[in-house]
Amino acid sequence: MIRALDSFATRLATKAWLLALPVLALLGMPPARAESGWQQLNMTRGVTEISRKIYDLHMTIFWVCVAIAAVVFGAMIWSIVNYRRSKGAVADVTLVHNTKVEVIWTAVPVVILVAMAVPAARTLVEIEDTSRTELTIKVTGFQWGWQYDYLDDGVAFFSRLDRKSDAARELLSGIDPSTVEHYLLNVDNPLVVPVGTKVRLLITGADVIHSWWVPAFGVKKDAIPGFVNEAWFRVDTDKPGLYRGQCAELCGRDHGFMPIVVDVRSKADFDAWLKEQAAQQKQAAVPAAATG
Ligand SMILES: [Cu+2]
Repeated sequence: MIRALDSFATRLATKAWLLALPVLALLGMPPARAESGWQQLNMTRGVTEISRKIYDLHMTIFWVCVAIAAVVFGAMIWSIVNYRRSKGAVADVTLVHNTKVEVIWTAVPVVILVAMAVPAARTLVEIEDTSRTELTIKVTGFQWGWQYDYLDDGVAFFSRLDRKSDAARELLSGIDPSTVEHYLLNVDNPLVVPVGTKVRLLITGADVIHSWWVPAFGVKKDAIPGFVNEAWFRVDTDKPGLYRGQCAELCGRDHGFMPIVVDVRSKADFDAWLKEQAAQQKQAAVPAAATG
């Protein structure tokens, strides 16, 4: 029985890497299949330079971790299989308080950590660099939605869960959520931004702490009452479209019902939209000012 277990353990140790191969192959798939299949388990590569840098950093660190795990577990399994008592192995006592070994196993992790910290710090500095922005939008999180203020243009609006999702989510609504398009991920008024423009967000909270998170932009920033946090993104010029996100800070009862939708348009489309919004809002303000 023991001999059978022995040979099973030996076979398992020599074949374990064969089992790991398909998983590793899937994780390292080319970016062309980024948003489908197994790749959905991974981060998105996104549509901004920063999001890709974050993704590349994540993959680099991931492979470093895989290599470390392979070396550590490989040595462990190999030792357990080959140097077990049933094979007549005797414990080695020379490794205890061996200065040379202790220096090596302290220095090697330090070198690895410093090597990982350099690219991580470089990307972090870029994420925080909000200089030379071309458009500033104030984002205010509230229970349960987002307010967007285009500070230089006098345009402001609320963005809430779209009516269809809102109706379907009601208890005993009788509406099948699977029939609602983008259920709980759609809003009435999306945030509209232009492509190829460095957009700075000033993020704050009106009541409790929320968090503005759009994975495709590599942006996730807390919206804290009394604080103004900064974030920025620049969407690739060839990637206009709708991008979705959610509140990422547990903020209360309807935390799961305050999605984010960003409508990224060409610069010309965006300018036209902004002008139209500014004109509409100015007109809407006139009667109020006249009667007030
Ligand atoms: Cu929230």
